[in-house]
Amino acid sequence: MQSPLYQFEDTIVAPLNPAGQGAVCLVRVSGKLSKAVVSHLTKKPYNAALWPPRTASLVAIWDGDVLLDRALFTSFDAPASYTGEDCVEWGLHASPYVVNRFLTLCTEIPGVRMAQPGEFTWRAFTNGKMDLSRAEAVADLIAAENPMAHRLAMNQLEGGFARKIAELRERIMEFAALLELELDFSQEDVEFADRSALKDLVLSVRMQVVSLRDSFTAGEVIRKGVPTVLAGRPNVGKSSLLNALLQNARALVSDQPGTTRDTIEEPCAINGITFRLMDTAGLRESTDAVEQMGVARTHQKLTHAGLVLMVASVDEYPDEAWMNLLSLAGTQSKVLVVLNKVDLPEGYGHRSDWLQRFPDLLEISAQTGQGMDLLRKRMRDIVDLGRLAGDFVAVNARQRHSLDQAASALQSIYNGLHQNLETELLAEEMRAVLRSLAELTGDIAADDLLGAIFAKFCIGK
Ligand SMILES: Nc1nc2c(ncn2[C@@H]2O[C@H](COP(=O)(O)OP(=O)(O)OP(=O)(O)O)[C@@H](O)[C@H]2O)c(=O)[nH]1
Ligand SMILES: [Mg+2]
Repeated sequence: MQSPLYQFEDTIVAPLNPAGQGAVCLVRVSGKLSKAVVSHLTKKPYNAALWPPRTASLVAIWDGDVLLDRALFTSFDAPASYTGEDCVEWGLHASPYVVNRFLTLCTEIPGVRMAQPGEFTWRAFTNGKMDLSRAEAVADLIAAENPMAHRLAMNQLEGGFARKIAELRERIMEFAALLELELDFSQEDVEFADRSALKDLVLSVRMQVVSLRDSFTAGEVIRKGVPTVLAGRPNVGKSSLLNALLQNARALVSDQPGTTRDTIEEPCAINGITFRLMDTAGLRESTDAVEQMGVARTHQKLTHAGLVLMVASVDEYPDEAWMNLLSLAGTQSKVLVVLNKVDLPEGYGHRSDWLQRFPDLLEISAQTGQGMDLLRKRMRDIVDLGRLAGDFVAVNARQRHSLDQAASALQSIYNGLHQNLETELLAEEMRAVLRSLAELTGDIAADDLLGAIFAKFCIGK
């Protein structure tokens, strides 16, 4: 995608879903020639009385003298459409042949071309149908794979984020204006903006900006899943546990210690939450170079885990060295101790020693499935969902960057106020804050920024 991003004069067309999947393929035409396309395909002058907007109409589509399809179309008059332009949406039979012919017939008309990825949503944004955070939420909504991610995207789509930012901007704007005014009167040495009130404001806004910025982690967790590491000594059944959770023989299992060498990562939905399960190389001193690399990787995964399933086997003993493994988990990680192979004969191993050390450990058998339901429930419950109550919003990487900038400019203002910094410098930082906040909702945005955002869409969005 180049800048300036798209050619607005053109009428654009693209299927909204792939042909060949399902019975119907929806194709959207957007732009000035939308209705001309209808006439061209039906070989009839456009009849607004017969085909009122927002009503499905059944028509014959002609490919020369050949009847290509009988299909429903719905027209939307600007500005009351997804893109804000005249739009016609076609429900074709989803044969790849029909859809391809249809697209060819449309693009034969001069001024009509295929839409580029994200172009429909780009037009919606440019025509003021949605702000930038909502446009991004459309991409998130389409990608949502679990109910939490869906709720998050919907919340964003409904403008929760934009509202929060608008509130913050408004609070700052007033002071920014007063500071600018002081600059106009700089000869007279007046202070319109009350410095101590400004200090309070800067502190409170900074706190909110920082808390929004930190919601990035929560958002990532919801979108991509809780990073969950299965760790423990070799041969204790980590890979078997992964397979049992996935209900699928994904990882190799063998009675050879050191079977797993690389990290295996698989998403796993448990009761509406996605866990990104990572099976790792068993932790031990090894002279094998490849295994050493695997162990190093395990260490690294452990420090970034949201949840660690520390797996032990009843036939090992909870000695000091094992206790030390627990300290490898990151400080942010939650840890569940899982005792595997409890199907082994009664009295075998060190079950009572483990229970004494960890009264609430989870006893399971990855082999027989014993205790697995309880483990799933505990995993589900341990994820902190408190933050998802109410109108929770979460930011993405781009927004986090802008929030970071706003936070650091606010910090400079705060420091500046303590050092009685000149109004001019304060005003400059204030402008930087407003700019960062405006970027968040796209009130001002550079072309390359927009290009980067809309490039993430696929054709037909
Ligand atoms: N009896 C019994 N055996 C198990 C259980 N879970 C795993 N095993 C056996 O224990 C051995 C090791 O299992 P893995 O899942 O490969 O263990 P791992 O922790 O991934 O081992 P490494 O990848 O070498 O670190 C295999 O022979 C499994 O069949 C269980 O619940 N009960
Ligand atoms: Mg393994």
